[in-house]
Amino acid sequence: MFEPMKNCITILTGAGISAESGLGTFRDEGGLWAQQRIEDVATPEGFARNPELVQGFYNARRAQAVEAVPNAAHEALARLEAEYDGEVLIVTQNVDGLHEKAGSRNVLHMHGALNGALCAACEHRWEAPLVMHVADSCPNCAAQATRPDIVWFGEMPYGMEQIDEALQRSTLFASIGTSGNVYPAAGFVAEARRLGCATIELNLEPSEGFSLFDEARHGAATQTVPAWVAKLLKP
Ligand code: BV8
Repeated sequence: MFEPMKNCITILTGAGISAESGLGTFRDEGGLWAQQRIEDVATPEGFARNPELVQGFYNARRAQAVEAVPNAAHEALARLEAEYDGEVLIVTQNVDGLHEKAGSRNVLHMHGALNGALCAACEHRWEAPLVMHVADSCPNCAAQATRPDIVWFGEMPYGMEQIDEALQRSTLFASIGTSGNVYPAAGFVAEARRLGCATIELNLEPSEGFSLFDEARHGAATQTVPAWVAKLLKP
């Protein structure tokens, strides 16, 4: 029996959705990129140059993320996934686990995750210990080539084909808490428009891609996201 295609909503999230959970954003005043140079801590070259500095940067963020609590915006998206009569895919640029802590299941970490470890020698992946050391050896091949399973600048984000397929079957694309600076994520709204999706931005302030959205709701995510979800779920 032919199943009519259910509605699909693809939601891109960025650091702004976790700001009210106490996790720093990147480009806001005093953000992470004001404290560390991207080149030093979020590129393969930076890791090769000073692996201790990079492991230390991610150990600090991992410790913070483990303690962080999801906020009303994460919880609203988990409710949307549970109650919406269709598919809801969260594509997150964030490496914290707050969407999952809030109960979301259909989450794609396109930039990796702090709770993931990767062996640069054999590409084995495992759950990262709270603290990673340069001297750690891979549980699979024993090489001392372990790194956080994070997508750095110049590296291919995860799940690009899956994201493309989701956009092709989506009727709505929402972008939440992202400045629209980092590609290819910042290019998703243009692709969504080309595919005929309705597009909405929920952000503290207009993002770089603001003009590409059909609709925008500016304000704190813990205010704008629950209101938006309530409207979507209204019978
Ligand atoms: C790649 C992991 C190629 C690290 C990150 C064109 C096309 C393709 C690539 C490029 C291109 N032009 C340039 C590039 C290269 C580069 C890039 O985009 N550079 C930028 C800086 C110009 N892109 C890449 O290198 C990507 N890889 O292209 O590979 C390739 C091709 C083939 C084969 C191999 C390789 C990889 C990019 C991924 C880098 N890794 N993260 C880590 O997290 O430590 S990116 C990093 O930025 C984070 O993931 C972060 O999530 C992401 C985006 O930042 P935002 O989430 O938007 O955070 P930001 O602080 O900027 O903004 C926060 C927003 O929230 C603000 O707007 C603020 O107003 C709002 N806000 C604040 N508080 C609240 C709020 N909103 C609501 N409520 C609040 N309370």
